[in-house]
Amino acid sequence: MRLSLRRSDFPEGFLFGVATSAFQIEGSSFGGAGPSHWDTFAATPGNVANAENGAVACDHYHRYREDLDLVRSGGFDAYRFSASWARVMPDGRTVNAEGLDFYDRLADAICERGLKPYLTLYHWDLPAALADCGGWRNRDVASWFADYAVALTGCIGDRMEAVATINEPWCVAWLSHFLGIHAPGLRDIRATARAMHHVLLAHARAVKAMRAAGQRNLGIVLNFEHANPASDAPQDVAAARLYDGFYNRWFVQALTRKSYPDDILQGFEGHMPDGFEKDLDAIGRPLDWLGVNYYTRTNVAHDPASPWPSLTNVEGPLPKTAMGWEIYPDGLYGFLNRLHRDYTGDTPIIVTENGMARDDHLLDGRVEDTERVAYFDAHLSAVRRAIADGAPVKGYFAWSLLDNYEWALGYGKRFGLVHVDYSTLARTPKASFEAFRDAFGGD
Ligand code: GBH
Repeated sequence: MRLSLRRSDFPEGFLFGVATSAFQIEGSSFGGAGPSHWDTFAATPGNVANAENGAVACDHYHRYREDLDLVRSGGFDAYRFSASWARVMPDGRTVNAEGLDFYDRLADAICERGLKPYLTLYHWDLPAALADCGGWRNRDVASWFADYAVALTGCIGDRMEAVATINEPWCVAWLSHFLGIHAPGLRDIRATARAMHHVLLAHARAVKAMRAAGQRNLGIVLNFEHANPASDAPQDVAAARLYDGFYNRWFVQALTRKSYPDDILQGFEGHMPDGFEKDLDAIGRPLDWLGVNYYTRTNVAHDPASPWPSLTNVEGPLPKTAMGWEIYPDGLYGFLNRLHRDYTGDTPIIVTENGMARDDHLLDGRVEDTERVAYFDAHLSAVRRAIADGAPVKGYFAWSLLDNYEWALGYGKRFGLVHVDYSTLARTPKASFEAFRDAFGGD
C-alpha cells in the first residue's frame, strides 16, 4: 500500500520527520548516565509488562549513526529526539561530560545527514535523585530544569533547528501522579495538581533562561485527545467537558491566555500550590511554535464511584490499534483548527507525534504494515484539510522511527516505521517506511 499524498499536497517548505525519545531507544545503562525514575520504576515488580526495562532498549546509544542513516534514506527532512536529563546530569544537578559529549556527537551526526534537529529537553526520564526530592511535586523542579536546559543547549543548541521544553505535560502530571501508570506511579490528586502547575513553571523558567542565553525557536509539545461523551446523557456530556478541560484546555489556556480553566481549578480546590496565580504571567509568554501530539479520541462516561473528576473511559465503536486506541483522524483535524482559532493564532504548529501500534511480525524479512500506512494516510489528509482551512501547520513527525520501549507496556507494543528484533537488535524498515520514502522522499 502507498500513501495517497505527495509533497505537492503540502505547502512549500513543509517538514516531514520522524520522532523518538531518549529513554525509549538509547539504553539507559550506557555512557555514565545516572538512574532516572523510569529505571527505578521499572525495577519494581508489577509496574511494567514482563518486568522489562530501558537498560539497553534499542541500543541507539551505540547505533545512532546507523539509525540516522535510516532517517536520511527515508527521505525525511527532520529528526525529533529527546535528551536524557539523567545522562546529562546523573545526579540531576552536576554535568556528566560523557553524557553531553554523546549529544554533541548526535547533533553533528544529524546535521551531517542534512536533517533538521528538533530537540525535546524532557521526555519523561527525570533523574532519580530529583524524584527522591519530590520530583514534579516540588516547586524547585523549575529551577533544576532551567539549569539543565541551559547546560544542554549551551553545548548543542547552536545546531538545533528548534527546541521543545517538555513532552506532553498532561502525561507528566496525570499518567504519573493520578493514574499511577507512569513513574513515579502515584495516585494522588494533590500531587497531580502540583505537577500540573510545576511542569508549566519549569517550561517557563527554562524558556526564559534559554532566551537569555540566545537560544531561538522555543516551544513545547502538548498531547491532545478528543473527548467524546459516551452517550447523550447530560452527565456524560459534562464528564467529557471536564476531560477536555484537564487534558486539552488546561495547558494551552495557561500558555496562551495566562489563566487556568475555572472548571478544573474548582476540582483542584485546595491542592494547587500557594500563589500559583503569580506564575501565570511567566507561563503565558509567547511561544515560537507549538508541538501537537495526537493519537486517538477517548469515550468518556460519568462515574460517581470514582474520585473527582468522577469519570471513566469506555470502549468505543471505531476500529482500534494494538493499543486498543480508536482510530479517529477527524480529531486531529479538529484540534489543529481549534488551536489555531481559539488559542495560538498565527503561532506555527508542528505535529510532533502521530502513529499507531500494530502487532507486527517479520515474514521473509518484511513487515507489511498496511494498516499503519492507512493510519498515516488518513491523518496526513486531516493535516492537509486543516492547512486548507488556514491552520498554520508547518510540519509532521511520525511516531516513531523505531519500535521501542513503550513505557509501562515494555517492548510488546510496536510503533516503529522500522522493525527492531530485540534479540539481535537488527533494524528492518517496514512497508510504512517505504511508503513515506516513496511519497515524500524526492523533491
Ligand atoms: C506518546 O504519548 C508518547 O509521547 C510516546 O513516548 C509514546 O511512545 C507514544 O505516545 C505511544 O504511546 O485509550 O484511554 O488509554 C501519547 C499519550 C496518553 C495517548 C494516553 C493515548 C490513551 C487513552 N497517550 N492515551 S486510553
